[in-house]
Amino acid sequence: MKTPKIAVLTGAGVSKASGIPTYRDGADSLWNNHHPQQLATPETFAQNPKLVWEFYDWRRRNMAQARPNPAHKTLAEMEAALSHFTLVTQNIDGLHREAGSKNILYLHGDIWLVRCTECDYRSEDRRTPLPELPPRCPRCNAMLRPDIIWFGEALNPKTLYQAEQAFKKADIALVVGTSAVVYPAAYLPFFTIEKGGRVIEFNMERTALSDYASEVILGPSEETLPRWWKQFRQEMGLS
Ligand code: BJW
Ligand code: ZN
Repeated sequence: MKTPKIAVLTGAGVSKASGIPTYRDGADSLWNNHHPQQLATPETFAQNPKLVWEFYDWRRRNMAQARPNPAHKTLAEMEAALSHFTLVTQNIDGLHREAGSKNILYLHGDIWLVRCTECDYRSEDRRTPLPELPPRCPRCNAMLRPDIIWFGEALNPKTLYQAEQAFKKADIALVVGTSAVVYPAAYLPFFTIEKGGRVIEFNMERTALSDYASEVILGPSEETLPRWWKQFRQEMGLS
């Protein structure tokens, strides 16, 4: 049997069971009384780069200790089993990679990469904690910044284009652990809806997307996604 084309969008909820706080979970997501949404902006970085770097240094330490959970592992299994499968993530933590996913479209960047604010230097840096905050460019000595996308910044156009194509072609879009309020990520499932495909949402609660989804599976994705995949595999006759 021909298997359907699947595109997946993941958000912070997928990594919550791995010990990484989400962005919009009230007090749980605060860092030293700051909202992550206030710190993840170019304006705050311009005003107070040390504060923003302290926040990211703390998150890097937290993320370095985190391990993939069954939801990440299921998505890696799906990629290996299906011929048309695209994983698009808003997460910067690298846990999909660690779980074994190979082709990942990082919409909001990668916390393990740094780039220069002045020249085109860009590099992986996995040291935790970083020895100096803010870190400096080894080429021109200007400040480095995390290679991630803050509010008001443009996403990488090639990455966004590839993500859009995947959702336009998909027969089934799985939307996992995202509040679906941050654009342009949040409009991706609508491409699948427009072409008549199905959108299946996995979340603890209903979101901005739920009314448009074909199916909403409530519960922790580290449990619901492996269960859904097991059933889907059986229905499709996949081993
Ligand atoms: C579970 C669970 C479990 C818990 N199992 N579920 C259109 C309309 C309005 C505004 C805009 C628009 N278009 C653009 C904008 C502006 C803005 C935006 O969207 N604002 C909205 C908030 C209104 N967008 C931008 O600024 C973007 N840039 C842009 O559009 O540029 C335009 C431009 C073009 C050309 C030139 C210049 C500019 C950029 C957005 C970048 C987002 N960056 C961040 C920070 C990344 C770095 C970092 O981590 O520090 O990305 S913000 C933050 O939100 C992060 C996340 O990836 C993103 C999404 O959050 P996510 O993943 O959905 O997390 P939560 O916490 O919101 O939700 C978690 C969910 O999990 C919840 O639903 C829980 O229930 C659930 N959950 N446990 C399953 N176990
Ligand atoms: Zn530089």
